[in-house]
Amino acid sequence: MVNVIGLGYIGLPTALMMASHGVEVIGTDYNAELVATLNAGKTTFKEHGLDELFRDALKAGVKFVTDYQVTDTYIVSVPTPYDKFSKKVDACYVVAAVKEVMRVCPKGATVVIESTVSPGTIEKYIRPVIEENGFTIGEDINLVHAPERIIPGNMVYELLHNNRTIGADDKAVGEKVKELYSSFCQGEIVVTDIKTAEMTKVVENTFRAVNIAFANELAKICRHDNMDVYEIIKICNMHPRVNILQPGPGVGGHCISVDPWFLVGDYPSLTKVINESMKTNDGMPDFVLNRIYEIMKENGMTDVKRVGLYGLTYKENVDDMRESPTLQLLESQERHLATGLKVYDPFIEKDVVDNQYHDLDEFLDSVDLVVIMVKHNEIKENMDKLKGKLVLDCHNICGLEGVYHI
Ligand code: SAJ
Repeated sequence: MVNVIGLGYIGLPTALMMASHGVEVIGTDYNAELVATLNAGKTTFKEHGLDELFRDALKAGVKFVTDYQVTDTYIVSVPTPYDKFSKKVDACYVVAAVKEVMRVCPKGATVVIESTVSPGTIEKYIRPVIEENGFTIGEDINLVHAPERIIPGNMVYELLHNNRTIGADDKAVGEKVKELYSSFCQGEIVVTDIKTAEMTKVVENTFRAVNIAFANELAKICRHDNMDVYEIIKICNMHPRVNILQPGPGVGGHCISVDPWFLVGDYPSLTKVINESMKTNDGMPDFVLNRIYEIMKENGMTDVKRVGLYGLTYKENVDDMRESPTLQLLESQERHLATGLKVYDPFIEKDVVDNQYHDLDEFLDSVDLVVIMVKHNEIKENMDKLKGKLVLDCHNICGLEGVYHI
């Protein structure tokens, strides 16, 4: 039986996927409310294909509890934030989870860490926890790192199809865990050592962050000298060895905007490109705010209350607001003491910020300048409703005459 620890954005789909592929799974989360919601037959976040997967897993017998189970395999999938001051990974949740596992696990158990961690974290923080409990790693407990790679918005498909990495001290242990993941994963699964697995995951997200920062920097150059960044990126990407990502109003989520900092925190003198890239991405909400003021001035607008931000989530078609550029922009607005921007997001039903709307038409009626912060399908399908408004399109999805860009 597999005990999946942490039933959030990664743990839940992983538990459901394994269960629906014939693995006996019990999911554990210390949040009793979340466990109660799952036991009431409801998923806890919106994700394409998740409800169907949930139904299959329930039929297959998946269970959700708050306590840790006595079993032979644990998959730890809890958040790993970064310390805002040192930029280093904050492994406190992983450490706490492994401590709990140690209380109940029998000798011979395998502990798989799925959470993203910086290279060396398992050596420095996790091994000591296991050893302090009197276990010898490799003899009494097998320790493995199997970082996830799935993208919110397409998690279910990517869980099935992505290639994966498994890091283990002992190849045979890695192969055993590979067999477990092969119950559902159709991609290639590479077995390597733990530190390599830690590094590859962080590097993948850093690569994307740096590439997005490059696109954002190009957008700033093009804005400065009145060039069309989208046309330029499109043409450059026709080169067989160029693949530039898209500029945007900022980089959010719990991955791309977090993981590269781990490297900056651990190797400050060796990460100049990464550090500058992260600062560039983090500066984008402010850049958008300045664009808003510029456009207001150009059009004789004086009242910031007639400006509306479309989208609160960190990206399109998800309900996750962690590190969202819109929230960053709102914070920045408060620093400028010019509060009053209106906000709407079809995925956010609760009131989370001031001046938030829950109906697209009411939101649009209340503003003259609409800032497209997130390219949800809803706005793409309702472009005609933007006619007659000023529009700052941060994602180049609009295609209407006279639209402003970042
Ligand atoms: N973004 C841009 N321009 C782009 C692409 C994205 O500004 O061209 C922005 C998005 O709007 C968003 C942020 O970047 O605010 C991050 O979104 P994303 O779709 O790039 O990635 P995440 O954070 O949802 O998921 C990433 C993925 N990593 C890579 O693609 C290398 C995913 O595969 C990982 O599993 C996930 O991080 C994770 O959990 O680590």
